[in-house]
Amino acid sequence: MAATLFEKICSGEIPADIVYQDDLCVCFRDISPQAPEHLLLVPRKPIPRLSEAGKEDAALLGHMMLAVGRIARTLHLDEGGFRLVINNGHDAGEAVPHLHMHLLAGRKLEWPPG
Ligand code: DGP
Repeated sequence: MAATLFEKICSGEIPADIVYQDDLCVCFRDISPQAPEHLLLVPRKPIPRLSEAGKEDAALLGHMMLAVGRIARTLHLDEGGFRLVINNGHDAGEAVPHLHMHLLAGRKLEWPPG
């Protein structure tokens, strides 16, 4: 299988503005920001989408949730508030088939989302 775009970012093959990384996940700025702060958090493991994660991924997903909370605190994004989004599948707008969490912050976010 060819490496996904986000695997190439994780490995450094494709450059990105990385704000955090560890042995399980990488967080970088979205190339097409939809808010003043728009980060993507991806697992190094190329799980295509959340609905394809398995029991074996439970610790990884928990690790990512804690990591994104820590990143938000470190960048003071928790002060105004932030939103996490996972687009799963075509109708949700998934464009890159490598699980990723969007963190949006820095403006008032509408609800419900479009
Ligand atoms: P989604 O639609 O949920 O699959 O989100 C994919 C996101 O990935 C989208 O917001 C734009 C972002 N993106 C696509 N290509 C690149 C890239 O090469 N670099 C970075 N930093 N972000 C990218």
